Amino acid sequence: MKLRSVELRRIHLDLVSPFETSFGVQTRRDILLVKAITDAGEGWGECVAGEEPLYSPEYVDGAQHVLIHHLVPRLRDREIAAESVATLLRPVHGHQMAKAAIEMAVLDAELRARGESFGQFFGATRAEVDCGVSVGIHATIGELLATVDAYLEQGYRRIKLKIKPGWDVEPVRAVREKFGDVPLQVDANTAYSLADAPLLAALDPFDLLLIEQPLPEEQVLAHAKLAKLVKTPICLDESITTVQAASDAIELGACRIVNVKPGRVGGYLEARAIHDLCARRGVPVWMGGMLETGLGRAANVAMAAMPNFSLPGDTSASDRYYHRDITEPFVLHDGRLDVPTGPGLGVEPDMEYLDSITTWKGVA
Ligand code: NPG
Repeated sequence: MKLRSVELRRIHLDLVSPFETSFGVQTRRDILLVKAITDAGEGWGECVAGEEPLYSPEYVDGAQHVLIHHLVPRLRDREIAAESVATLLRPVHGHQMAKAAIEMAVLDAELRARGESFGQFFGATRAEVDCGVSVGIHATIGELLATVDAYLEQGYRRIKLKIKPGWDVEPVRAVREKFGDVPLQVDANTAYSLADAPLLAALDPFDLLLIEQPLPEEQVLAHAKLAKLVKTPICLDESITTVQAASDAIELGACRIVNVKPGRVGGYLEARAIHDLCARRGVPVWMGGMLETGLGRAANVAMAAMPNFSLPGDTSASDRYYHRDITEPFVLHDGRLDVPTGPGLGVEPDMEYLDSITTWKGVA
C-alpha cells in the first residue's frame, strides 16, 4: 500500500462537564485528526495529545508539528503497511501519541481495503465490552456522590475516582458508604511521593480494585517499594510507554495490573504487544481513555474485546464526553458498548458536522 498524503485537521469540542484531575481542569478538547490517503483507500487516526503537556510531554501543537516535519515524510510515497510504521518511525524518539495517530490511520486504511474490522484484526473474543467511567475531582463530596449516582443509574460497571493529596480517603470512604460494594478504583496521575505510602495504605480497607499511577512516571522502582507497603494492587499508566517498560515494571514488582492506552505507547500494535506480554505474565490489563471521539473510541472498544482485557475500561459512552460525537454515538446498554463490526474502525465521521467544528486543516 502506498501512502500518498496525510490530511490533518484540528477540531474543537466542548466537554459536557468540566473534568478535573490532579494535573488540571479540562472543559474542552482541541483534537488533531489525521486521514491517511493511500492508493488502496483512506483511513482515520485520532491523536490523543491534549492542549498542554500536563499528562505527558506531548501536546497537540507539538504532535501536529512532528507529524508534518518528521513522521509523515518518513512514510509518504513509500510502500508501507501498518506493521512497518513503527519501524520506519523508530529514528524519531518519543512522540508516541503522534506516531499512534498516523499508525492508526494507516491500519484503518489497510483494514478497510481488505474488509476486516479492528476487532477481527486484534483477535477480539467478545462482541461487547464492560464499561467503567472515570469521575473527576469535585468541589464537594455531595456533588461527587450525585455524579457517581447518575453514572451508576446509567449502568456503568465500575467507577474510577480521580484523587490527589487532600482528595483521596474521604471521597473513597463516601462512595463506599453510599454505594456499597460497587467495583471501585482510584487514579492519582502521579500526584504522590513514596513518603505518602501510609496515606495510600489508608485506602486498603476500602477494597479498591487498584491504585493507578500514584507516583511520577520515572519512579518505577519507587512503585515497587510502594507495592510492598500497600495491599491494594498498583496499576501503572504514565510509566508504561513501551512493551519493554511494561516488561521491566512487571519484573521489578512495580505493578500487578496495567492500563493500556494505545496513544501513550505509540500505537495499537505496541498496545497489542503489551496485552500479549501481560497475558503471558498473568497480569490483567484494561483499556484506558483519553476522552476520545467516536474514532478513537471505536478502536479502543475493539481492542478492549481481546481476552486479557479482564477489567472494565475507561471506555464510556459518547454522551459522557460530548453532546454530539463526530461519529454515530457509542451508546451504553447494560453497562456495555458494542464492538463495531464494519471494515476498519467500523464507524464514519459525519463530514458536515466535522467541517463545522474544524479550526484548521492542512496536508502533509
Ligand atoms: O474516559 O476517556 C476517558 C477519560 C479517562 O481518566 C481518564 N483519562 O489519566 O487516564 C487519565 C485520564 C486522562 C484524560 C489523561 C485526558 C489525559 C487526558
